[in-house]
Amino acid sequence: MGYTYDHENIFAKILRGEIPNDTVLETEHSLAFNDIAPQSPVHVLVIPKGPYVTWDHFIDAASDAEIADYHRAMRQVIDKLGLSPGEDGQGYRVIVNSGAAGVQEVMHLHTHICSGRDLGRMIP
Ligand code: D5M
Repeated sequence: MGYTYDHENIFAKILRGEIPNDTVLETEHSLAFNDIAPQSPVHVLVIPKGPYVTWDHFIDAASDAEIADYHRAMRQVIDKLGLSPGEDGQGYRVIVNSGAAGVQEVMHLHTHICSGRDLGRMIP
């Protein structure tokens, strides 16, 4: 299945510097910033810099370097914010909403990293 990337989506505008963001960290291929409407005390979004609509689009079309960078960027966020349970942090949840059933609102791949409260069970 092909994907059509909308270059006017809000995260594309953030990547072009057309609207501001509250950056947590930036890597060669990825950007992490605080969610504008946080659902938990920690709510960071990690996005690839490339034009990928969904996670499956990203895995199909991105380079191994971009895919590795993206996952390492998530790990760096967890490290920077001290969330890793293995390091006596409080733990976290990683969420990727994809497409209509996943209720994805911004059509540029993004991973939510949530923490700072008991997030409850989220398997619907
Ligand atoms: O989540 C899309 C997420 O994007 C949602 O949690 C709000 C967030 N959002 C929307 N606009 C912005 C800006 N400008 N900065 C930061 N965060 C933003 P989804 O998984 O698509 O439902």
